[in-house]
Amino acid sequence: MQTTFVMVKPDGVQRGLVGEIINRFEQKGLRLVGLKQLLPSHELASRHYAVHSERPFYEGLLKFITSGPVVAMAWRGVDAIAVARNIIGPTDGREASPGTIRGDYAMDIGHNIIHGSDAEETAEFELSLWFPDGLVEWTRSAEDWIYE
Ligand code: DAT
Ligand code: MG
Repeated sequence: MQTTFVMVKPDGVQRGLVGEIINRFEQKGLRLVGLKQLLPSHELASRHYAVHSERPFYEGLLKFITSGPVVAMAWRGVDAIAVARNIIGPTDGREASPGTIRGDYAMDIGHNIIHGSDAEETAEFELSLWFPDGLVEWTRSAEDWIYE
């Protein structure tokens, strides 16, 4: 089992996509183990995107992520990091395939609706950053039907 950090960005919240997005992860079979809405501080956003601090789009990215509420989520399942990235689709919404969240809802590389961790170390870092009080431990009874 892996746990991954997923966040609906301000554009996804403003466009009313929160329910649709949660639905996709939940129906796929991932287990929701953390969920909250918050207006990210500049400090939180800059720590989250620290790896991009030298990139030309960094300041614009921070301005965007702090421009309105986001919905932070933690999803658990077998290979949850890669599974979530597949549900999300590639960074550029115009290149993302239909059926992915970005492919269905995004037309931009910056305003691309949603974030998902890209590796085990980043997932661990991002989960501790956004959910410092920990996650919700429970077992989804449907997992007996989701996994062999
Ligand atoms: P991803 O979100 O698919 O993991 P990333 O980690 O490479 O993509 O970049 C983080 C975010 O930064 C991305 O979701 C949107 C923004 N971004 C990336 N490349 C960009 C670019 N060339 N111009 C503007 N924003 C960009
Ligand atoms: Mg990334």
